[in-house]
Amino acid sequence: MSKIVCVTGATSGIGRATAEIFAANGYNLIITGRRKEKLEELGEELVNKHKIDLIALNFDVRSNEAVNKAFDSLPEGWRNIDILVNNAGLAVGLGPIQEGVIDDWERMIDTNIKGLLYVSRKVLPWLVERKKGHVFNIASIAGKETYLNGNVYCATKTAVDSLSRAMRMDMVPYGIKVTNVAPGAVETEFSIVRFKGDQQRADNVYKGYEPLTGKDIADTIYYVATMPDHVCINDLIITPKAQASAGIFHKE
Ligand code: NDP
Ligand code: 8X3
Repeated sequence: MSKIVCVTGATSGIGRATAEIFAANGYNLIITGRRKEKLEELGEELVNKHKIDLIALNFDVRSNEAVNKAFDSLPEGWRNIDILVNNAGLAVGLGPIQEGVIDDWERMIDTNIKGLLYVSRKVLPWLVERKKGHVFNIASIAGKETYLNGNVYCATKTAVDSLSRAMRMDMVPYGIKVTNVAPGAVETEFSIVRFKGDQQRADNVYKGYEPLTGKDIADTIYYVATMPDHVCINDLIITPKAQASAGIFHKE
């Protein structure tokens, strides 16, 4: 059987592009997301185009019960996940902490930290049992540097960064690799979600320079995942050429 890759948050952006590149290279896939229709459309497209086996799991990573139920529904053989891409995540809002919206904070903390933990708690024992595997945690440059008004989002991604380091320690006796991926500006649905549907504000984020695409990050993940078994790339900061740090862009 071909290798199995599980990508959380595959309905758009980095997750979708990651599912596409692994499918194009013959990997079988478990794709997840909340938007059922988008998830099923992607699944159908990848199966038809690449003749792979694929399972779409429709759940919200914020519910531990839903995470367990979804992964428990996997048929025989599908627990043999080789690569887990913990990608599902989001930013909601951008503003000073004293004006923060508690519900926005909870959405970010529950998705980016707790959701990643729920999925990891379910899947990592399966990797440990087989003494092999590779975990990719999609953190952010926001987890490396805190930027103005980024407060809680930055804190959640700093937590992901820290969890990647912790996971690497816990997984190393079992020959399981952990790669932390910290992208800068990638044009996806990220800013539309952050600005709650304000398309103009979202578009402004990517004006005046060439941002990364989901495919740029997916290609990097694929490259890292297909290196010789003894090589582990632990951490990657990937930015557009025009981005020097979390807040410094050269815009024309
Ligand atoms: P998108 O908004 O395009 O994609 C986010 C994905 O996460 C979607 O598939 C969405 O699916 C899924 N998701 C969000 N919340 C949940 C949830 N509660 N349960 C299940 N799935 C969920 O953004 P990106 O592709 O840019 O984001 C992917 C990851 O990359 C995130 O962790 C983000 O923080 C990180 N990142 C993004 C950067 C950027 O500049 N774009 C830079 C650095 C890191 P659905 O809505 O269907 O549930
Ligand atoms: C997404 C990149 O810099 O907008 O994590 O936070 S940033």
